[in-house]
Amino acid sequence: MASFVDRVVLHVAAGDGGHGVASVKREKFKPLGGPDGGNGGRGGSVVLRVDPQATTLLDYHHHPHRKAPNGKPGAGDERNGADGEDLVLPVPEGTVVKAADGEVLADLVGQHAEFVIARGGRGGLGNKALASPRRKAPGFALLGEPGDARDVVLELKSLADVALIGFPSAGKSSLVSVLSAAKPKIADYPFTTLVPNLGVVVAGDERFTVADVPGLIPGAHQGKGLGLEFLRHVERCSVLVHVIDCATLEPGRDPMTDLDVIEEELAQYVPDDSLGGRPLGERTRIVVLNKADVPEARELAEMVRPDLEARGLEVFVVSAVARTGLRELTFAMARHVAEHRKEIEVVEQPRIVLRPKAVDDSGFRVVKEMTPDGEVFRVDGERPTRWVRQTDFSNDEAVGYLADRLARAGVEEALFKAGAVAGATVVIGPRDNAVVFDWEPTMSAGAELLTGPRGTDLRLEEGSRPTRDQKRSEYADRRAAKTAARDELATERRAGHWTTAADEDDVE
Ligand SMILES: Nc1nc2c(ncn2[C@@H]2O[C@H](COP(=O)(O)OP(=O)(O)OP(=O)(O)O)[C@@H](O)[C@H]2O)c(=O)[nH]1
Ligand SMILES: [Mg+2]
Repeated sequence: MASFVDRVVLHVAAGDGGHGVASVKREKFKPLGGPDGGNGGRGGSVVLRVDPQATTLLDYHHHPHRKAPNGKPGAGDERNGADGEDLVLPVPEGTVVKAADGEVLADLVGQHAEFVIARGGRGGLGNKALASPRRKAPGFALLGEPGDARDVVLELKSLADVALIGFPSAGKSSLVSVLSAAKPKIADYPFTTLVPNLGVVVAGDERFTVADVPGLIPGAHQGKGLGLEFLRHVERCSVLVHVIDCATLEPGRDPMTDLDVIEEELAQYVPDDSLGGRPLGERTRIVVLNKADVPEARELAEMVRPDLEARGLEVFVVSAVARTGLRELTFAMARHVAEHRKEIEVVEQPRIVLRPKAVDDSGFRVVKEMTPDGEVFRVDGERPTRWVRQTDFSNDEAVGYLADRLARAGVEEALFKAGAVAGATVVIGPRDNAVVFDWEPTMSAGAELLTGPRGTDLRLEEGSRPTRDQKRSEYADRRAAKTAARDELATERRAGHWTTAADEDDVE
C-alpha cells in the first residue's frame, strides 16, 4: 500500500525568459520613428513552500515533472512581455530537499518556509531598452534566457515531539483532535488515518507537536497493514504514547497484549543511522488507556493499570470522546518533551536551515585547456555565459554588442594575458552547450553554436570566410550606415519624437 509517500524524485523546469524584440516606431508620414521594441518577460520560477494543508508528497509521486510558464516576448510600441507566473509547489513541513548527489539543499522547517529550486530565465531586452547615446538605433534585441532545470529528491521527515502509536481504531486521531486544533479524519473502521497528522499542543508554557501515526498491526514490520514506513516518522519523536483501546471486543485483544504487540513491532524496527541510530525502544513511553467513557472499558483499564505501573510505565485513563483525563496527560507529555529538549540542546547539532546556493555573478576566469581538437581558451563566469545566451547569433549587430560587453568586462584583456592570439579558439558557456569563437581581438567575427543546430553557421551561409579586407570594408560600410541612421535619429530626437533609455548594461 503506497498511499503515503515520503520520498520522491522531482524534475522541475523554470520558465524561459521571453525574447526582447527589435522594432521601429511607425507613425504616419514617419517611416523611422526610433526603436520601440519591448523587453521579454521573466520566466516563472519553481518554488517549494511549506503548506500546513500538505501532509504527503504523494502528488509529486504521481506527477513528478513540473514546469513553470515562460515569459512572454516583448512587442513593438514599447510593450513588455508578461512575466511567467511562479509555480509554487506546496510541501509538508519537514520536507528535506536534496540534490541528485545527496547534498542537502534545504530543510523546510517553519510555516510558509520556502525554497526556490529553479530560477526562471531573465527576459531579453528589447531594442528600446538597448538604445543609448552611443547606440541610438539598435537593430537587434536580446534573447530571453532559458530557465533552470534540475532534478531534486524530496524526503519527508515528520518533526513531531510526541507520536501516538497503537492499533487501528484505538482512538489516536480522536485524541489529537481533542488535544490540538488538528482535525484529522475519525471513523470506526481500521486504517482511517493514512498519513501522519500533526497537531500543536499547548500545556502551560510548553508548546509541542503531536503526530497521529497510522495504525500498526502485528506483522507490520513484514509489510502487513500499512507497513513499518511510518516508524521512520516515529523515529524523530522523543516521546512515544501508546494509545490502547479498552473497549475493543475483538478476540485476542486486551490492553496488555496490545501493548506487547506494538512494543514488539518497535523492537523490530532498525533505526536510521543518519538520524542518530537510537533504537525506538529507548524512547520515553506513556500509556493511554482510552475509551473510559464505556463502563466496561473503564473497569478493564483500572484493572490493568497496576500491572502497567509495575513495569515502570506512566499510565493515564482517558476518554477522547468524553474528554476526561486529558489535562493530566497533556502535562505529562509536556514534561517529557521539555526534559528531552534540554537533553538535545547539549548534544544535537544545529538544524540545517535554508541554504540556497549563492550565485557568483561578479567575475570570470580564463583557463587554457587542451582538447582533442587542440588548444582552447575557456571563459568561465556567470556573466559572460549569460551574455552569450542572450545573443542572437543570426544578427551581426547583436554579435557586435556581445563583443562590446565582453571587451568592457575585461574578457579580451584576460584572454591576452592567458596567451591567446588572434585566431585562437575561445569557448564560452557550459561544456554541453558552449559557444565557440575564432578569436579576433574585436570578437566581431562569426560565431558558431557548437552543439546548436547544424547549418546555421553564418560563415558557411556566406559560401566562404570573408577575408580581413572584406571584413574591414564591411565594417566601414556598417559604420557609415550607422552614422547616417544616428544623424537621422538625432534630428528626430531633437524634434521630440522619442527619447533614449538608460544605459544598456545596467538594465537587466
Ligand atoms: N466510546 C469511545 N469511542 C472512541 C473514543 N475515542 C475514539 N473512539 C471511536 O473509535 C473509533 C476510531 O477512532 P479513531 O480516532 O479514528 O481511531 P484511530 O486510532 O485514529 O484509528 P486508525 O486511524 O484507523 O488507526 C471512532 O469511531 C471513534 O469515535 C473514546 O474515548 N470513547
Ligand atoms: Mg486515525
